[in-house]
Amino acid sequence: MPDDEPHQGRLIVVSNRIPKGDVPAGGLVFAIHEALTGAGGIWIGAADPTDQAEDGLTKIGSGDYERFTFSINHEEHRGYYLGYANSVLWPLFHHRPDLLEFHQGDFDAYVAVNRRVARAIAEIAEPDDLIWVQDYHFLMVAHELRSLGVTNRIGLFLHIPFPNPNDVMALPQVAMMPAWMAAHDVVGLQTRRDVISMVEAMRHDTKTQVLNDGTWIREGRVFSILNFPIGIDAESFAEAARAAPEVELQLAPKAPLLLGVDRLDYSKGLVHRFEAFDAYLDMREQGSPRPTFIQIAPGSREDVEAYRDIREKLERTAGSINGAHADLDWTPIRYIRRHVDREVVAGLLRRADVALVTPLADGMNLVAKEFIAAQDPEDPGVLILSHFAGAAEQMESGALLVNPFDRTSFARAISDAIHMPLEERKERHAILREGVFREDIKWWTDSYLDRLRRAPRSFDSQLRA
Ligand code: GDG
Repeated sequence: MPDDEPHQGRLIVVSNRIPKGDVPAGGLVFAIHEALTGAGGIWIGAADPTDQAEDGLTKIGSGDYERFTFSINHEEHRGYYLGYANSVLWPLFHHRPDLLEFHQGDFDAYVAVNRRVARAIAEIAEPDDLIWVQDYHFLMVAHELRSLGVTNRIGLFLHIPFPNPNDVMALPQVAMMPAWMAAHDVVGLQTRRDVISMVEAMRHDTKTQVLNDGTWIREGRVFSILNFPIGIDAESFAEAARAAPEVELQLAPKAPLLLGVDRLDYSKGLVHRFEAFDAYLDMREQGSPRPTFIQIAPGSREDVEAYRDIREKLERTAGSINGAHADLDWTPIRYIRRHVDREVVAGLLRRADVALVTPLADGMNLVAKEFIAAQDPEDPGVLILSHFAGAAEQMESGALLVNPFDRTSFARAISDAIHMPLEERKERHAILREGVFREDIKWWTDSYLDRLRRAPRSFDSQLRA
């Protein structure tokens, strides 16, 4: 019989990344830490790769909740993480099927790791535990758990966009996707647009049907596809920004400060951003204060070729723009490739006159929200936001929305942002601030978990049909 009692058990979260020591403030890992601190439970993540992988879990810490790692070997790390997750799923889900590098061996490693994780969870899960799977590294875990007979409520949250129906066809495992998704009780996505894309993809599956209440059914299992836009810990970010140490930037008096903060990734649109800034420099009035654009872009996934390529391209672009516009006392673009301390980032986000958050595809983009939380409401800066960022669904009324592919309009938006009168800046900021503080990280965790806790439990016998 279906059991509609809201759940009372522990929370078990699985994410690829897990802090081995202190939890860094901010970002996804901080969100999970917050959720578990309130609820208690278990956090499972990947250990550093070793020569030999073993089944089971290793305890790496306990306090308000327990932390465990599962093991992977070097080859699995290459296949599961660098390969299938970051050279197939990541590019495809960010609308770049041209960058997809599929190797059967990588998928085999992905399957092996997903199975190992599922077996480990099945061993420790008690009947009332709630299982919350994070992101594209573990799309098959719930399906594996179901085939092991696990009937617990299982949720997935996908932090990245969901591909449109054409792109999804490029996934060699597209036929398996509906079964993977239907093994969850709640599939959480960032935006309404992502929900529409996944619903479109599910419609192609003849075994999946939509029910009257908007839930879905596949082979007797009922599940929901819903959007839960992730937020930040706005209070603590605002506090960090207020308390940030003063950094000597050596800017000319009245020089506008533009800022970008992104992991170095082709999805973040950094080359387009640099080129739009270049176009702005070309159109700017002679004699007006010379702007400085600081781009912080710490490297990531450097073992993947597409990441090395984007880095080289970005460095060339920055070099040539600076070559064309710089003067003895002015460097228009300051491109910083190393990781910068969070307090310093928070301080810069407070100080910036304009934030450039202009990805070509992005699940949400937390920097847009951090900028709003960090700014002084009495003299706020302006957010330039790409309509491809998930954040645009919540922030379109206060930000200047741009299409990063339209260089001229983008350059004009930079000009509008730099010259925007104080009254309009305050008005726009107040709208955004209210949303960022209301729909914060706690709101996200509570609304997702509340939905998952109330999910009707599907029947065991039909799961294995
Ligand atoms: C995924 C999705 C979604 C960046 N450089 C430095 C630094 N950062 C911090 C930022 C921000 C975080 O990293 C990046 O978050 P994003 O949301 O922009 O992007 P992803 O890492 O791609 O995250 C994304 C997110 O998951 C959550 O669901 O929003 O769409 O892709 O907090 O401030 N922090 C420090 N130094 C740096 O150099 N301290």
